[in-house]
Amino acid sequence: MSNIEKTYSLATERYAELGVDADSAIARLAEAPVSLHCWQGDDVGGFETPDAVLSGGGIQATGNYPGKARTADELRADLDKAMSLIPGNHRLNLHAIYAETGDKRVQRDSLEPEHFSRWIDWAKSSGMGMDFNGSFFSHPNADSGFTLSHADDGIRKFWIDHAKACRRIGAAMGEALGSPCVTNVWIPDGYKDTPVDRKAPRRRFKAALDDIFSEKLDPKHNLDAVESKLFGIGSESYVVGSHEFCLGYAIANHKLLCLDSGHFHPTEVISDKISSVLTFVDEILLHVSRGVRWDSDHVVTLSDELRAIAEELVRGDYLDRTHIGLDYFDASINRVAAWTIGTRNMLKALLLAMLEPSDKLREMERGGDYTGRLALIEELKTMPFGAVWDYYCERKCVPAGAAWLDDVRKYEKEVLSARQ
Ligand code: RNT
Ligand code: ZN
Repeated sequence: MSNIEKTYSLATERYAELGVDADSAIARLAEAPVSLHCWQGDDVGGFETPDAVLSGGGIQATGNYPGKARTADELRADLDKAMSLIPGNHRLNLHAIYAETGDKRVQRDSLEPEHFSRWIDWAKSSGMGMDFNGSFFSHPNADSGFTLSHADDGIRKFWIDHAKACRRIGAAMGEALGSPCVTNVWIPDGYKDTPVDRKAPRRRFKAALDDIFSEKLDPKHNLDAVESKLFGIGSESYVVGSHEFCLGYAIANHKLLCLDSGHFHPTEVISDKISSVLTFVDEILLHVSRGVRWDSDHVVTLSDELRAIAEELVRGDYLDRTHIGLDYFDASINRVAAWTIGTRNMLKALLLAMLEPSDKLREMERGGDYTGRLALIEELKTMPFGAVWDYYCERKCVPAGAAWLDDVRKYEKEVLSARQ
């Protein structure tokens, strides 16, 4: 027996004393896919032009750590590396700007599934599902700060057609991979300073969404999500797709709501929103991120809020109705490590939640024993969770503990450092 097996076996006994079955917790964890966001690998650049840069749209990657992916092949290789260090089978979350159009320049309103065939083939070869996003930023038609709510009919139509193309691409991905693709709509639209007319852009955005979703697609292949935001760089005073707007739209039109953990007031948390939203919408998409003071998209750490999100999903039995995606982009550290750290943390948070004696805690709460509830929650924090996590990693043939970092360093030396 290895040390990891020995400590696991002791840990299962400790959990059993609390009525928790560690074996079934890890079996459950293996069924929870996390959608890895491709855009951590190249600072949200995409491959539309050889030197595409992120411009506008209120999202900004900062840092200049060497070695970012310059081509789709490099990005896939980096994702392969990260996924080899993350236990379990996961998904890929792709943006439209990652299309592979060869020598041809294809406008975003004319994208077709074929421009993503290499991504789809790659996902298929490792049994992965895919999720998709329209890219309503880094484009001259987004320079004014408005896209789907733009007052100009021509510009608005361009973005509507982009969104329609993206849904068809999402459906093709879902059909090819045998797992529904969540196609997300996030637009940066808003004003830096206080607007006079808050109403007209929202009316136009609603009409645009109605038009986009008018084509019926099989939910077995494609699911639609709308993502809200509180403010962004350059949209500090007004965001068209606010939380109320997107929640209202999702409820009224049977769409998924995307909750991004960086898109609310700093003291407002999405963990508290999940059970409310899922009372009124069928399914949600999460963009798990970490805001530091603002929507700064830092790498996800095992924070109290990350744990609270996972606890809500597990306690509420919401995993079947929740699509967990990540959304951060740190360009100041090794990007493969950024994926690995954030995804492993998401999984750790889920495992911690699955190792909780929820029934016992609920019983205490119902009986008014708040003393016992607090005492047990605090004692759970020092249970031998790490032994279960390490064992899970070993079972899934990925490095336990910090050993994955050696792999990343080697990859950096051999592959990333050769990129200029
Ligand atoms: C921006 C949104 C959006 C993007 C990605 C790249 O604030 O969170 O989801 O981060 O689509
Ligand atoms: Zn997001």
